[in-house]
Amino acid sequence: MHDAKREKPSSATHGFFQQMPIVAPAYTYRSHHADPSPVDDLALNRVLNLYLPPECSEVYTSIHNLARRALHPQVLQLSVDAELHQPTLNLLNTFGESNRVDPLWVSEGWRHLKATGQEEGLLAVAYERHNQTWNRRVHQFALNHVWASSAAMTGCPLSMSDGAAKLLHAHLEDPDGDQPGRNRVLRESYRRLISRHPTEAWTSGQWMTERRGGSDVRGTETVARRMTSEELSQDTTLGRDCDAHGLPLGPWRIDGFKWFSSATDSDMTLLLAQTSRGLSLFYLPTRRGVGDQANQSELNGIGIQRLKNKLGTKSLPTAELELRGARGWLIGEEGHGVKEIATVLNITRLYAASSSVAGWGRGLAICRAYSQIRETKGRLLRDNRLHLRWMAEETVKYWAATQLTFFGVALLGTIEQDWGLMVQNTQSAQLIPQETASAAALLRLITPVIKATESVNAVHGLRACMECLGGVGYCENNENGGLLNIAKIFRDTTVNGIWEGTVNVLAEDVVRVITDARLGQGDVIGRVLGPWARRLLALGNHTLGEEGSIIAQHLDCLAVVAGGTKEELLYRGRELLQYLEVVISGSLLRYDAVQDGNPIAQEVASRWIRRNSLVPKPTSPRIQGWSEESAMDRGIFLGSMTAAQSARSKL
Ligand code: MFK
Repeated sequence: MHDAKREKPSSATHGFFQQMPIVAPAYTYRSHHADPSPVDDLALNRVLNLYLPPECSEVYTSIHNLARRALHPQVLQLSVDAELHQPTLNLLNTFGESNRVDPLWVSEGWRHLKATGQEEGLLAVAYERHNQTWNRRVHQFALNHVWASSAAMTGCPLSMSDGAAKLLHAHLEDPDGDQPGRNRVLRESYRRLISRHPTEAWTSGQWMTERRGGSDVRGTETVARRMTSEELSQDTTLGRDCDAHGLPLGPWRIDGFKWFSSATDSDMTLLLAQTSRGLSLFYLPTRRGVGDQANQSELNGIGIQRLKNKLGTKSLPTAELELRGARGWLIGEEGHGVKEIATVLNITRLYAASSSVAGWGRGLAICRAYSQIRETKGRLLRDNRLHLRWMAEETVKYWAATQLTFFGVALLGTIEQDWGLMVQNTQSAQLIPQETASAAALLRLITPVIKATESVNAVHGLRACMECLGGVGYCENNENGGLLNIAKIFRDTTVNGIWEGTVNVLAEDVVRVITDARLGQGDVIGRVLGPWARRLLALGNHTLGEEGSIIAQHLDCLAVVAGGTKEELLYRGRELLQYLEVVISGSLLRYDAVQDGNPIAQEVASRWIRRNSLVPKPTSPRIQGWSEESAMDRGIFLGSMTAAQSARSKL
């Protein structure tokens, strides 16, 4: 019996204090034959074993080291500094004149973490082409996986810089044509984007969003025109014809307003602007020289109107920008801006998914550590069956997300390298199409699927991780280096399902791919995804045979849905995403599980496939066809049956 009289009451300094959980590094390098440490992120371990050859010890060692650096108190403190000391705007100088030199001030933490990411080669490793015997993209995204949650969103400029580097690399052989000097500028920018040296490394923006054109960039109101010779010579006279590093500024004048521009402290940017021939892509440095004042520079016709007050990514400067006489270079064909910037978009989509999954992984690592030390009802959470059941289900979802995301990453790396040199000697040889066109078509199809599903799944997953810590999970725990601040990771991660507009934008992109006559001869589902999935289903003998049938059933349903008219496909876009997720993630989990017969991997695959089975959705007999269904949608969402009836009449 508890003797309250005898016990000394708790106080600010006396009584029970929860000990701090010890969060283990996400990855520990062991010789290839040893089992992973139980505290590792096993999902990450599985994908590294799948896509990387056993002998690339330098790759594994770099991931091992960065996983530890990410948890170092100094790094964690920089991350808290960046979160607490958010970017500020100082629009006027001492004497009240417009501050064109340094209106945007960012924190020490932001600057240091950005530099650390550059030094650690988070971008560079993908472009160090002398490394040919392993998948450089898998290496790169594994580094991002262990680092991102400590990096205070510096992964955002990193991702846009990677997209910019990939785009510029594709244009390094373009002749200058009527833009003399452009090639030299693009080469120097590319060199800086992929540099590991923070003193010279550049980051890039991706300025696409405007007040009218967010998810539909056709609404872009920013305008670009060639400058007249008088304007060019006037700028030369004023000493405003070079960027901050003495390179020539482009001959296009750009005016307009960008509504949502992240990483406003970047050194360069890519942006869309209308020309007489339509939406076009421009490169511009964000700073230009100032007359003959050596080492003086100012913004290149860019005015920052205000910073966005966002739910998350608060350490990241995101601004509304007015462009007035900014000078830039046209990239690619005039009027083909969307096609050009799609290269950047596809890269940042993979990063968005990868960083979401990385945050989810960190959240679960905290939950694992917490469950080892938190006691309720006389037992540790790790011995509480209900708790274990719940957390196991969360971990199953996370495994699927990691497999799907890294499959996209591995496809990207394969297309950029040589299958024979870096896939053949790995466990993924039967997973990754050897034929480049098939790998490219598969990647084009699944990139929007990966971003749409994992950006959203990770938010749900992180919410569960917050719940796992109870009230502590709901707090902004900036103490102890913010190590237990799952709430911050949750807030930051919500951006990824939003920055393109709704997930519908990605569903529409899937429809764009399915209806593109150039991909899979116009039948990417039937001629690329289907054969790929069925080849995998034929593997593994009878291991996970029932799960294989569930996948095959969904492949059949997918073929039916994909066979609809474009109008119906657009209506069912989100269902398409669901079917694609079940087929692809289910196939990957099953393939991984049959590689080594690992019992946990098999159970994860079985549970995920069974839990995500989309039994074909019988529409109710009252509704005839999808257009009737759509009319009812309106009634359900907008409330009035008349809305549904009037809609029915319109469809
Ligand atoms: C932690 C990491 C986080 C990552 C941070 C990233 C921060 C990013 C900051 C921002 O940029 S926020 C603003 C982002 N805004 C968008 O992403 C715009 C969203 N809108 C879209 O995605 C539009 O749907 C899209 C611009 C892609 C398409 O617009 P359109 O006008 O409908 O394009 P259209 O006419 O269908 O396609 C034009 C061409 O592009 C076609 O080529 P063809 O003429 O040869 O047929 C398309 O095939 C091609 N295309 C479109 N999307 C493509 C693509 N090609 C390859 N890949 C794609 N994804």
